[in-house]
Amino acid sequence: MEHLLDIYRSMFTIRKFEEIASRQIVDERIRGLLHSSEGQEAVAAGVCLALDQNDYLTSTHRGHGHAIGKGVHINLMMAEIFGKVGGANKGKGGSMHIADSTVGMLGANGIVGSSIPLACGAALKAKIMGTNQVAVSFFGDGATNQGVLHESMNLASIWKLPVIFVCENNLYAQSTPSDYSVSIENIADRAKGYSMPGEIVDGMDPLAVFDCAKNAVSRARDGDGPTFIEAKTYRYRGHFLGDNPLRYRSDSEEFDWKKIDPIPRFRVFLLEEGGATKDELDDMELAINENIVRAVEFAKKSPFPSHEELEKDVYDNYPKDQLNRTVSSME
Ligand SMILES: Cc1ncc(C[n+]2csc(CCOP(=O)(O)OP(=O)(O)O)c2C)c(N)n1
Repeated sequence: MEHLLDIYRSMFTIRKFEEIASRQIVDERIRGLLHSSEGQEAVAAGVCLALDQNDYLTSTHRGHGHAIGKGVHINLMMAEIFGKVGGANKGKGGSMHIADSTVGMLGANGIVGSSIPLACGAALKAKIMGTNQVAVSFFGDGATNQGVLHESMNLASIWKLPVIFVCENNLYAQSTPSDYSVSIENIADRAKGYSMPGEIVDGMDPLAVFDCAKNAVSRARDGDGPTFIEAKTYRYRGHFLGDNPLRYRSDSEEFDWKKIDPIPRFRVFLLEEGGATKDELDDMELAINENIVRAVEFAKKSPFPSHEELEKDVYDNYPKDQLNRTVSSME
C-alpha cells in the first residue's frame, strides 16, 4: 500500500510542480525555456521508485519529473529554474541542467542524446568499483536517432554494464512525428541489434512501468547487463512552453491521450482497489500543493548569482579578459 501511495505522490508532485512552474514563466518570474513533461509522469515515477537513492540517473531537457522522482528537493529545483543562488546548481544550470549528486541525479542535459553515454560512464564506474549501483538514462524518441545511442548500447552490451536505457516515446521530437523520423515501428526492437532485452511498456501505467524497471534493475544488479525500455507515452503540452502543439498534431489525438491520463486513473485505482480513502488522497494533494507554493516562495526570496559567481564552476579555463568583455556586453 505504501508503495502505491509513493507512486501517486511522485506523479502528483511532478504534475503540480510543472503546472505551478509554468505559471511562473507566464508571469515572467522565470526566463528561458521550460519543457513540461505533463502526461509522462508515470514513466518518471515508475522507473525512479525501482531505484535506490545511490543509483545513478541522467536526464534530458524534459527532466523535472526525473529529478523529482530521484529525490531532488523541490525548493532546490524551483530556485534553479528561477536562476537563483539557492538552486541545486546555484542558479547557473536552469531548468535543463538540474543536478544533485547527493541523490544520484547526475544531471538533466540540453544536448539531445547526451544523457546516454553519461549513464554508461556511471555504470562502468559502478562495475569497476563493485558497488552494485545501477545507472538509468532517460531520453526521447528523437534521441534514438543519434549515433551516440547506438555506440553506447554496443559498449554497454559487450561490457555488460549495469545500465538501463529508458526511451520515453512521446511520439514527437519537437514537431517531428516519430512515425516519420524513426525507421522502425517499435524502438525497443533496436535492442536486438545489441543483444539486450528490449521491453515495450505502457508509459501511462505507473505499475507496469515500475514492474518493468524493477526487472531491468535486478538484471543489471545480477551482472547480466543492460536493458532497453521503450515507454509509450504522450506530452500534453507543446515541446516547450510557448510552442502550440496543434500546429503539428490534432486535438482529437490529444483528447484520446488525456482520456488515459495516468494521474486521475491511478487515483481511481487507489480508491477502488488500493485501499486508499478519499480523505487520505485529498490531504496528500493539499500538502503537495502547499510544499510547491513554499518552493516558489523560497525561489523568489533567493538572490540571483553575482557576476563573480559566473567565473566559478562553469568557466574554469575561460580567459578572464574575454569573460569580462562578455559580461560587459550583456549589461
Ligand atoms: C544534439 C542536439 N540536436 C538538436 C537539439 C534541439 N532539440 C532540442 S529538444 C529536441 C527534440 C528532442 O526530441 P526527443 O528526443 O524525442 O525528446 P522530447 O522532447 O520528445 O522529450 C531537439 C531536436 C539539441 N538540443 N541537441
